[in-house]
Amino acid sequence: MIVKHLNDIVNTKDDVDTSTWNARRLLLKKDGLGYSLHDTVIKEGTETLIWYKNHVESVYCFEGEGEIEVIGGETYPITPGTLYVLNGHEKHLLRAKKQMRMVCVFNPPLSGAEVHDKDGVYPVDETVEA
Ligand code: 9YT
Repeated sequence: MIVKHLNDIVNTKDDVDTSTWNARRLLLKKDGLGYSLHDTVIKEGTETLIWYKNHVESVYCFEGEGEIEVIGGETYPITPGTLYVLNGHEKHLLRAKKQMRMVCVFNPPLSGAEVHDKDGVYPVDETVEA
């Protein structure tokens, strides 16, 4: 059994801060669950280009307000209670009108230090757990 608190992650190496988001990575590949789970803050007034070419991500908003624009597709509002699932590797723009907090689940799991490259992509982690 694993029991953790957000406070165990804040200000550690699993607390990854960028100019547009701050991901507190509660569960990672090292936990051996087959997915990772993050409490992520999307900073107010920001727009992030994201393209999870190598991952499927489910995102559940529980605070704030914003929208997701699928490149070449629709724009969906995000409010507390909205769930979106990037099960088609959709390239998208994520915008926060008010600071948002999201629970993010990734499959395959992130190993920890990933940040988006210039195309919004996270690299694939090919390391094998010992
Ligand atoms: C919602 C989203 O994809 N935000 C970017 C950060 C990512 N969720 C992460 O690494 O936790």
